[in-house]
Amino acid sequence: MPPLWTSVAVSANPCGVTPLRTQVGIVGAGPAGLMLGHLLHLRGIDSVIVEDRSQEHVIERVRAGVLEQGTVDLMREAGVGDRLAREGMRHEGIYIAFRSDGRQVRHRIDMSGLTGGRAITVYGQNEVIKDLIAARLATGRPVVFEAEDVRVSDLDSEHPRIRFSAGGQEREIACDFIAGCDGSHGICRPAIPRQHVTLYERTYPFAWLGILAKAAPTSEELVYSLHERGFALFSMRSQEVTRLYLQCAPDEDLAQWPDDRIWSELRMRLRTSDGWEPNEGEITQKAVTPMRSAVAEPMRYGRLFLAGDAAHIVPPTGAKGLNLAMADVWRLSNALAAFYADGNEHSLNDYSARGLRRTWRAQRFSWWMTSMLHRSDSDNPFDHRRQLAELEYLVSSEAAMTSLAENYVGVELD
Ligand code: FAS
Ligand code: PHB
Repeated sequence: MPPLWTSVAVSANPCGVTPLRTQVGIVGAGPAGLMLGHLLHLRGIDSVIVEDRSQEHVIERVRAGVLEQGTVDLMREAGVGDRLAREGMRHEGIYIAFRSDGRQVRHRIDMSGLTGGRAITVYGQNEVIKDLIAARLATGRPVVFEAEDVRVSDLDSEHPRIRFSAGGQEREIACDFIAGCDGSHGICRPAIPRQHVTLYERTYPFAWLGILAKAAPTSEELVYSLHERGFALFSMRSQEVTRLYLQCAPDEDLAQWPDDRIWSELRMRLRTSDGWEPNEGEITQKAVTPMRSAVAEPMRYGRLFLAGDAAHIVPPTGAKGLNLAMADVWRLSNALAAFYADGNEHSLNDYSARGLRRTWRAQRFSWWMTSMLHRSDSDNPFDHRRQLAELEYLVSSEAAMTSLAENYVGVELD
């Protein structure tokens, strides 16, 4: 196995730190950075992952829960899908609930039936992170946690650099390429000169209050609900843990949401006329998530390639964020492998255009799901009736259900 990172004869920088050397420097140990590191390892390509939070924090962070078919297939093919196969919950459908003829009714959408057998798998993002960190440590390849003051530079040179301090020591890594996998609040996208990147953005006048609860799920599939009091989502993490979200104000104060208020609001928004409602239990985590759509174009500047939330943010209503990140790093790892195989830069040059095609498709779907299932103060009674008419059409038209299904389970990686 080639040396993982070496201090080769790259000239010392002005502060006398001998740079280390790697092929691909990866900023961020979220799903994008860790999966990229693993896919490059499988192709025999060196990488160093630099993360500014602790390993515990990265693992504990509660985020996504829905994996597209393509993400599940990728994890299996990359040899990190064993626990997912054992513990992931395959769902062939979802429910959409809304008021019709005075009753709050759940309507099932048979996604597998409408997409030739494709499905989603419910498996917590933090479980994905645990599997990918275990895989990284098993390769012996470097991952630096708690790096401080991470900076990138020389992005339009042959040897872009990552600088950071760790353990009180200033470190520098000279790379062939840098992958900016540092999320929506990272340092890589802002390092691109303004004139070389355009940010397309929309913020929504609401947010999600999300909880984890020790309560056995009462539905075997997710329930997306539009209620006159606002949106609510019933999801899960296991047969013992329910994951629930309700629409709230962007600046909602969690202190105003004691557990019993959360449960009474969830009961009101989710209970359906057939008597279905979620079980209640001890709430073990609660947080407010802002709702935003954003796309940075292009997804590349010189030798810096953006992937995942560093390049695009979707509102979680379409469950697309994590899956888009996986599609980006699958595409980037193939392009880098082609470059190292025979110097062919075609796929690297095509990376952004192909990424943006998939991103805008996911943006449209996530915006549509969000607009169809949330109430905003600027809406008037006409908008409310139009929303219900859209939902009535959705659950009565095979064409409309198929469109939702194929976007929700996700298209093949491309
Ligand atoms: P991440 O933000 O996950 O990772 C970036 C990493 O970079 C982090 O570890 C961060 O600490 C690190 N970093 C940041 N700045 C750095 C710096 N300066 N130096 C070094 N490291 C730095 N998506 C779905 O597909 N399905 C869902 O069900 C879903 N639900 C969601 C629910 C919530 C509440 C939220 C917030 C998001 C949800 N998402 C969902 C979207 C979410 O999963 C993201 O898309 C996903 O985490 C993106 O992964 P990364 O691009 O790796 O970014
Ligand atoms: C989740 O389980 O956390 C989840 C599910 C579906 C979404 C968003 C989040 O759309």
